[in-house]
Amino acid sequence: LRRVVDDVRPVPEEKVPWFPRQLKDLDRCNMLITKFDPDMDQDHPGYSDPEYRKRRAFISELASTYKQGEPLPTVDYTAEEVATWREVYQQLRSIYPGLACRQFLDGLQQLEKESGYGEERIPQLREVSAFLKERTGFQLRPVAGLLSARDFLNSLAFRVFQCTQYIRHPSRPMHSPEPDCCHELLGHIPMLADTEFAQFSQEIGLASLGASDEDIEKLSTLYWFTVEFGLCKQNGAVKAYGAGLLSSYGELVYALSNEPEYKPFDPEETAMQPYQDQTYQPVYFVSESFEDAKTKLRRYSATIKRPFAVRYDPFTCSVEVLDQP
Ligand code: NLE
Ligand code: FE2
Repeated sequence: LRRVVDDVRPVPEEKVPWFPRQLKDLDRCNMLITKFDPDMDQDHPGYSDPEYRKRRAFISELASTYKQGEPLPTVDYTAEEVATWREVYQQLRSIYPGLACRQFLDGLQQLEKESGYGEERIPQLREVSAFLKERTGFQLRPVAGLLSARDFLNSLAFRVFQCTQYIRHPSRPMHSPEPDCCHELLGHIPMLADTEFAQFSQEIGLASLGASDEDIEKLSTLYWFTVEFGLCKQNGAVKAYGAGLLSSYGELVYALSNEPEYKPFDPEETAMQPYQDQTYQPVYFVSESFEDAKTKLRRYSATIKRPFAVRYDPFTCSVEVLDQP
């Protein structure tokens, strides 16, 4: 989940915002947005729960001190945290078959078979990252909270997905306005196990490197209405592929009811649609198929103008910058 912020890091002689060129540069892609912070936001369900806040601080610290290449931190989840996970998992699992897209269901099934997914325990980032690396070359990196759009998108260029590791407050299991491990593990990971989805996520990432603030804003709005809240038609029915839907029982049911407005997915128009992140979306964009969303988004990303081109070198996991004629 990523929102638009001003985060240009001025480089004196160039007008292009700084961007990571190699994996270890991602240690600098850690600008957090303090938006739904349990320490600052009085509406956060954890605001008046000192135990929860202490726990969040502890888990966030693991992420803030993390350096690229280190083994991913493991969290010894408490019985209460596992109970929250169980509730979220059970509720969602019961409605996925009718409401989630095929790619998601396939990914989840593999994770259940091969990577210890189930209601009994919260999967560790380390094992999930190893699973993804084998499937699609994606790897995970811990993040302390909500990341700036630029840093989040830039990481995707390296097939790195930044994941929160704390869990939502037990009083609100069915919807959280901010990302947490339920959102990452249930919403995003099954989709990232899909080869084409992984490819297309990286392309959005590459398009974001050194992009203007305006383009980052458009890209992150598109990301919001597709990767986070996208719907697509499959075998004549509308299904969810957006992670923000697939990790929220409340919003998944709502999005596929008669209540919200549907608009056909068209990148130019979708990129201009204002959105809010406190509660359910009033409007969702439906693409003709999962493939259609990918093709259109790809085409859109390719139109973003920059005074240079980038090429990803998978052998060195680095980005080559090429001057355009
Ligand atoms: N609303 C989602 C959930 O409850 O899991 C999280 C969305 C983060 C963009
Ligand atoms: Fe997300």
